[in-house]
Amino acid sequence: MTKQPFRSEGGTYLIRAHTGGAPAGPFLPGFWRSPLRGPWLTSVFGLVLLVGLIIVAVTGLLSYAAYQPRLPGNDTTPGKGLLGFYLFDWPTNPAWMYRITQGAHVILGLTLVPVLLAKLWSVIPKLFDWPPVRSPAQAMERASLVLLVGGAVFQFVTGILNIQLFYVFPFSFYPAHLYGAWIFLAALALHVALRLPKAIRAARSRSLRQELRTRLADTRPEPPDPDGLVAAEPAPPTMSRRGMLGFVGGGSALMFGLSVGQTLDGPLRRTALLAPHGRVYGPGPNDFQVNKTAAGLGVTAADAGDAWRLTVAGAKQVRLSRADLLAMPLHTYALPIACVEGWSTEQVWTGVRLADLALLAGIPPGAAELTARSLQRFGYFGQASFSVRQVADPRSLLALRVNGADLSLDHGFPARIIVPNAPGVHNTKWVRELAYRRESR
Ligand SMILES: Nc1nc2c(c(=O)[nH]1)N[C@H]1C(S)=C(S)[C@@H](COP(=O)(O)O)O[C@H]1N2
Ligand SMILES: [Mo]
Repeated sequence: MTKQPFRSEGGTYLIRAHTGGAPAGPFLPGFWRSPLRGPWLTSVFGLVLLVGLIIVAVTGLLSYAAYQPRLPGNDTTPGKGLLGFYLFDWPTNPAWMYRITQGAHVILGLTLVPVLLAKLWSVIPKLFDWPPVRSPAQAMERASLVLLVGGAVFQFVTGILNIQLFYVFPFSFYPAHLYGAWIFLAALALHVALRLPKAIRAARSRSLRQELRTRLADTRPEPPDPDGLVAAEPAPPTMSRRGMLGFVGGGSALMFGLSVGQTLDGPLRRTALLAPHGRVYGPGPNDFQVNKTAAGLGVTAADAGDAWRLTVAGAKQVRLSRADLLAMPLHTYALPIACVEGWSTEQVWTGVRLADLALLAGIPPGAAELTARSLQRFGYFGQASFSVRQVADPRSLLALRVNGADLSLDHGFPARIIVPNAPGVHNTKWVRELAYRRESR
């Protein structure tokens, strides 16, 4: 049967005169007409995405490990025991590793957005397969695709909103992004198991080099395929495959170019237009990215003034003024701040070793875990817990100065934590208490 235009007062409709009672429009085989769609193009996008997403997933799971979710207060994800089966004691060496892994996670994620969209575009006719269910096996596969596509879109959307400091979800980002990751990875594993051989065959069915030489005038549809990706009634091409690949690749290059600067110190940082920036951060040596300002978290100059005392607790308890701290042995290290949002920077910090302060609390640094608490009045991230290894590292500091100057209030004056290779969120600012305890294992 053929489709028949049907006029009514409302306008023109296609009536359900088509095979199998399929509804009209996108469910009709003739609706999707791009002559570029086909197994080759889909497999090229799919394989690029597969390699990229494996890196994004691994670096994402590493980021969860970097949070040391097993230490008190670092994570409140319910059921993490199961999802965190792979967790390990996060190292302090190399100090810049989280800078690389988290920078790669965020920047590669952004770079893959055009590829993800292109891949979804290339298979969109499959979304409208009719009839929707042909066999139990096919129904299962379609259900897994819902999780695959839904999971990918959910992960990209939540991740991108989070790095734009756009906390709009009605749920907490960390557990949601973590659960989403596992659901997506399970669906991806199934998809790869079912499709990888076919995808590799499809990718080999045409020569990439040849496609990159083929002009619009010589562009022909791929041969008809059993999966129905190739249009049944292809329209004349308006773009070559070379143009399509260039468009997607150019989009990715643009995303990369506009975000990579957030991990570079120096003037190139200003090229990171896709990272929230453009603020004034502070005077002279303190002029580098501020994540949360003092004002934003209810920290006043008076809180951080002469009356401020640091409580160091453990087997015994002491209270120290900033002058007391400055009178202790001070150490200086160049160490990064690497935020989960992907931006990072290296600065030169001066302060007292967390290990020396453990001794003051009466706990040997080789056995001391630590929870640092901020005097901030509201907001999250007011505390962080550290492992024995982190406390014992000689570069782990309660920093008092940065780049030779006192910390600015926004960078955590009077004192803040700096721990090598820790995620930025654990570099607690405006510390009021260091609570040491013997390792609980
Ligand atoms: N008390 C407190 N410390 C904090 C935060 C916070 O919200 N409160 N934010 C953290 C985050 S998320 C990062 S990335 C770093 C950023 O440090 P900076 O603002 O000095 O660059 O501070 C961390 N320290
Ligand atoms: Mo952060």
